[in-house]
Amino acid sequence: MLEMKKELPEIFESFAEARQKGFLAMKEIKDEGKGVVGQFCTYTPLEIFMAAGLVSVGLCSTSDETIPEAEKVLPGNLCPLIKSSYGFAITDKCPYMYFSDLVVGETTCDGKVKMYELLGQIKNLHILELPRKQNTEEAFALWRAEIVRLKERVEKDFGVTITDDMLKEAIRKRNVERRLLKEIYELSAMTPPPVSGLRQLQILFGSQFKFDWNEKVAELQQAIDSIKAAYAAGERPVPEKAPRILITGCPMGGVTEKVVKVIEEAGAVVVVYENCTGAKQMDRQCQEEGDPITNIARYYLQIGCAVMTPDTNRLELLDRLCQQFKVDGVVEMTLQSCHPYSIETYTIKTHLQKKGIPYLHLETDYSTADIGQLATRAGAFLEML
Ligand code: BJ8
Repeated sequence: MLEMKKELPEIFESFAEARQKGFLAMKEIKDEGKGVVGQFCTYTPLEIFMAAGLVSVGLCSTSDETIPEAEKVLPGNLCPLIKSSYGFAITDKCPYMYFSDLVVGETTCDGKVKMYELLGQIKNLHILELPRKQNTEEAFALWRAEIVRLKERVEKDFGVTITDDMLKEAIRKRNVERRLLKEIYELSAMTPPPVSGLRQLQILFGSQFKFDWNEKVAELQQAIDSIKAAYAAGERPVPEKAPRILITGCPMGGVTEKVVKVIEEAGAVVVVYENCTGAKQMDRQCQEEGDPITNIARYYLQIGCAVMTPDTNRLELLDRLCQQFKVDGVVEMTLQSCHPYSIETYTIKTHLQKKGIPYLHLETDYSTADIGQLATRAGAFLEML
């Protein structure tokens, strides 16, 4: 028990600091001569890079540090994720962007698509053409062809050959990661959950900045074992009666942790994230038997994001998580000027209303100026539950 108390905080810190610490790891990776690919979106099939022996890293920035520089080029009323990501690219302030030999963008929202045009002037860029439909033969054929085109681009740029067996092994490994991450967030289906929503978010977000697959898998397993052992030993970091909140909406991490903090400081607990930092990425497994390119294309095309029309997969996942995690309310966080998610708030709100699940929409950006206002709105919402 005592030993556990020492261990668990260390594990939590290791994930909370992973993005920052990963800068050094990335430098070592480059010094060893390994290739690095940066990407922005959950639709990007990481198996292709893994199969090629490359290291991949998420480039979506989560702070407002470089937004003033970005706004010299981009309009002010653009999503902060796009502005800050571009800002980090032009200022060379993000080591991950700096070290990326290839950057992969996608045709998701219009803001990102147009930003990529500018990014392509300073970085080696590949754009994946993502269809907006998920269930037509034409959409699948286009997307499968795009996966092949990405594979060929990687082979050409890095001078490698990617075989089916390599892809199958990468699918298997990514499935292991997904399974472990899912196991971690599913622990919070218990009442009370064994970790706060902030801790859960830090593990989910931080795990993407651990670049050694074996180490990452071992650390995730250790986190699961330690959390379970602490719970079995009676540790209850969350009160039994804390209202249980599901978070949906735009991706989270970095400064947007503020939304989780105001919810939890008001006495509730975030039990599950439906967004790209959480279940959206890890809920399903990619099929391992059969043609790997087809399996990869099928798996990724079914991600339920607001850029799809209609976005029924998001509603299906949302419903399942609300039930499984016995949620008392849903909070949707959208980033300012994010059209896909902010327009879809109406669909989400009315869908949840029909099921009698209370819903709150919070719009925010990458500053800390609105924390007081967020706290007031979250507090009022939680009082109603
Ligand atoms: S799969 S959520 S990572 S697109 S917040 S940049 S949509 S204006 S991030 Fe996303 Fe892929 Fe979807 Fe996930 Fe545009 Fe909205 Fe900004 Fe966004």
